[in-house]
Amino acid sequence: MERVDQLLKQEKELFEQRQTEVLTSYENVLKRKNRKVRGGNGIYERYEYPVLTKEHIPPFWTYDFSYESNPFFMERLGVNAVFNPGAIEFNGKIILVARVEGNDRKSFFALAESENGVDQFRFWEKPLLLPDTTPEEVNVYDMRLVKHEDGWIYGLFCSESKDPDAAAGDTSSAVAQCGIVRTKDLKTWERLSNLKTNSAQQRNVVLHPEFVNGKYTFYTRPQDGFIEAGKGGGIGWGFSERMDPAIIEEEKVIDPKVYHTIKEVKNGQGPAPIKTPQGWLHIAHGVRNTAAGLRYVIYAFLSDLNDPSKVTHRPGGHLIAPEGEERVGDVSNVVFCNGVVARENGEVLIYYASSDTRCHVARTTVERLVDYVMNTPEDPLRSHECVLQRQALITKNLGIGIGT
Ligand code: M1P
Repeated sequence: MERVDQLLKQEKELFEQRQTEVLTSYENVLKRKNRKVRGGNGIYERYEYPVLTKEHIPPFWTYDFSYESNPFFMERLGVNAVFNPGAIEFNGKIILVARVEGNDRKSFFALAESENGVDQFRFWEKPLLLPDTTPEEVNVYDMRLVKHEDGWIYGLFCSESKDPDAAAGDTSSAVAQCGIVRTKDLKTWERLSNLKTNSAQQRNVVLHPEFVNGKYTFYTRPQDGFIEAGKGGGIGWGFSERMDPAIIEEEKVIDPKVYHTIKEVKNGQGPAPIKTPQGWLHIAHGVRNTAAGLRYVIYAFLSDLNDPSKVTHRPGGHLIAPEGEERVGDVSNVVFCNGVVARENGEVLIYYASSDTRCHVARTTVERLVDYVMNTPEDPLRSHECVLQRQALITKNLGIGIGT
């Protein structure tokens, strides 16, 4: 009997020890201060640590804390990744609505907040439970938050279902559509009907923050298949009279995919564009194919203040490409952005995820981004012209005494 008691005591001690270790490492991650990485390209600064990772998930979301039902203190509902957050400044705090992916591969949304937007993000008590209005929906992800001039904060996200037309035995084909929720306080969320368009699939749909010609205006990404953009490729644009139901009769592509560029296979609008005196500043992602699979980078462009569908400046190449540890993860060689915060003091916090695994921040200003989009040369699309472009820069520098 004594021996049994002793074993039980040891087991209990182990349970408590594990619990303390898990809680301590969680609190250490949350307390961690972040530092700007020195150097960089002058356009933005990266930060040393990712701002949100699976280590930021409260342990009481993943562990059963009862000794009786979980004597080994095992994770019962693990989290695989935290990525692709929507972002908003709300009551002076930075809120991220992250895509949290369970070990079971299903994603859901969870809000995390930070005072300064670069570190110490803490998840709210519970993940967001969306109203369950769409029984065929299996997965949700990548919310774009938009403070619209109609007074609502909208969240547009991808609502994914199994393809009802998939052949027998095809357990992969899916259909992507745009789900819509809205809120005033980030606590109570109303679900609206999914966006209707004439395209077979939609992903990366974003609401423009202002009415255009009195209508709700959307950036879309019409696509033929779940992965392939096909002939629908490019960032589209369309109007709807109302938000519920939101119906776009006609889409026109305003930023097409282009051969032998960073957006050769497909592209998509990132967060809602930022309004600047010089035009609407867009952050987007472009995808190309490589022998190692798809490569996702982030790029930027500027569009006309009065007609946001008219792109006025297209700096060539990427704004952010995966670097270092960013290059490795569940879906390697990916950076993706669907959240940005432009603060009143001109500061811009670009939230981007790497390799479908973790979230980072890059810090810059509206002034620097506008300079970047307006003064970075466009991609001339051919190596010959690219050399001429670079030679012009070199010649200019030699002319002011820089170089050999
Ligand atoms: O895996 C990379 C990204 O793939 C999709 O983006 P897109 O629709 O442009 O192909 C999305 O599923 C995104 O969440 C993911 O990060």
